[in-house]
Amino acid sequence: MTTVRHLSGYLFLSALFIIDAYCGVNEDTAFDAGNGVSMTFAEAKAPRFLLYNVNYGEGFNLRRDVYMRIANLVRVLNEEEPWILVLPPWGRLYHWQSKDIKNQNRIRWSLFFDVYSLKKFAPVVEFEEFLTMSKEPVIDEVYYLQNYKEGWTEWEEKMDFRPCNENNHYYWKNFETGKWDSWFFGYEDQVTASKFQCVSFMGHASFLKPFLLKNTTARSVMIERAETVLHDQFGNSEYWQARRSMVFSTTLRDIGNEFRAKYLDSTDEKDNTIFEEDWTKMKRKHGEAKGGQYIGVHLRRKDFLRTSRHLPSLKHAAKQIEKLLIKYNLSKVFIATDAPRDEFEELSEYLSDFEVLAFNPTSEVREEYKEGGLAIIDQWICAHARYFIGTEESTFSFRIQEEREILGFDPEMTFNRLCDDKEKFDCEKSSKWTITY
Ligand SMILES: Nc1nc2c(ncn2[C@@H]2O[C@H](COP(=O)(O)OP(=O)(O)OP(=O)(O)O)[C@@H](O)[C@H]2O)c(=O)[nH]1
Ligand SMILES: [Mg+2]
Repeated sequence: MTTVRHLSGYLFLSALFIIDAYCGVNEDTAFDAGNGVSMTFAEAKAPRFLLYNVNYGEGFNLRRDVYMRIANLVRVLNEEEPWILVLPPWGRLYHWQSKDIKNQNRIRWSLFFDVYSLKKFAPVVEFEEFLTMSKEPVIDEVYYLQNYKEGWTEWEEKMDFRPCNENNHYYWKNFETGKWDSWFFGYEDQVTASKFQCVSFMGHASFLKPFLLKNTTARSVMIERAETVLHDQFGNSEYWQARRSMVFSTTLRDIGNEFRAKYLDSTDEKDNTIFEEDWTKMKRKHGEAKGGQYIGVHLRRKDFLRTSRHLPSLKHAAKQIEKLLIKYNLSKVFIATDAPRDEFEELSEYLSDFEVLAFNPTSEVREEYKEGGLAIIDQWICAHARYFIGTEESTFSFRIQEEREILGFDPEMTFNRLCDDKEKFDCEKSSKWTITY
């Protein structure tokens, strides 16, 4: 039995290889995967690469959800033959507009996530590694998912090659080279694609499996607009394994933990929130985690002021927070928000009897970890609060709720949302998407 540790070119010389979570750790290999399950392939087969991209307008936290759908697809593909998921570099996100933070482009996943933990769920490599492994910086085939133009009467899984519904799909044919150019995560000056095809699609992630196995032999395939595919199963054990594998990078967790210890008197030992480095071994029961002596609030503002149905005014948000602080006999509240400074100060003034905290990064931390990293630090601190309350329909809030499920909080202390002014104090709670193992 041979364990593949190095990928060079597209060639695998071993006659047999194994994907095993617990074989030697090597940061360079995609095959630390398997979640403890060994997968053995009868024949040597060069691995194929699955790339994906998400619609420009989608935010950081929905993109994290799309990753889970595609990671699951790669897992089921690996039941048949070796496939590696290429992690799409982060960048050019609609919300990441801070002028003082440069180069929010070509960001590796390792800045935000612990890639070794990801590999315990599915074989993954960073885009740059994929480029190094490729003989040429060419993606063989791009499939651009789109709706059925004629609409549909009954939902059924189907896909069909179709002309593109829209012309502004960000791919254009270069008539000199015969290849397709695009933004390619900020690598537009290096990378091209050989083939581009629009596909009308309706279905779950695994519905792509037979197509990828039988209808194309391309070495590298990119799924564009991957948010079109649905989760194979929302909320089942596979879903949660994918979610649990998305462990934040150690550095970001450390920054969050330092803040908790320094300003919130919150440590894992005191709060029963000790985090296992190996997520496959972490199985908490509801109510085991106690959390720090503070309330965590995610207050989404900015574009939600226009688009959200149930956003409270700052004054009404403060009233709800005050009530909770009194109810749980706490004096500190941690606010995660995208609100501008003056809005945060207004909110703090309404809560002047209490200690209102926010994470204020140094310019070095801002520069290094960028808006994605700052979002994660805020999420991590909220995830450790005694009680959490978020903003209705914000995926940013959902990701915090999931993190708290992983840590083992009582769902009553997690699935809460701020009510709008008309709803007063008694509105419908967030749906409880509890963890399963
Ligand atoms: N640091 C920080 N950033 C935030 C906070 N809330 C929102 N943001 C920023 O705004 C973005 C939120 O966008 P999404 O990830 O799409 O989440 P959402 O807009 O709340 O939810 P959906 O529109 O439903 O997807 C994040 O990526 C952050 O950059 C917060 O509390 N702290
Ligand atoms: Mg959004």
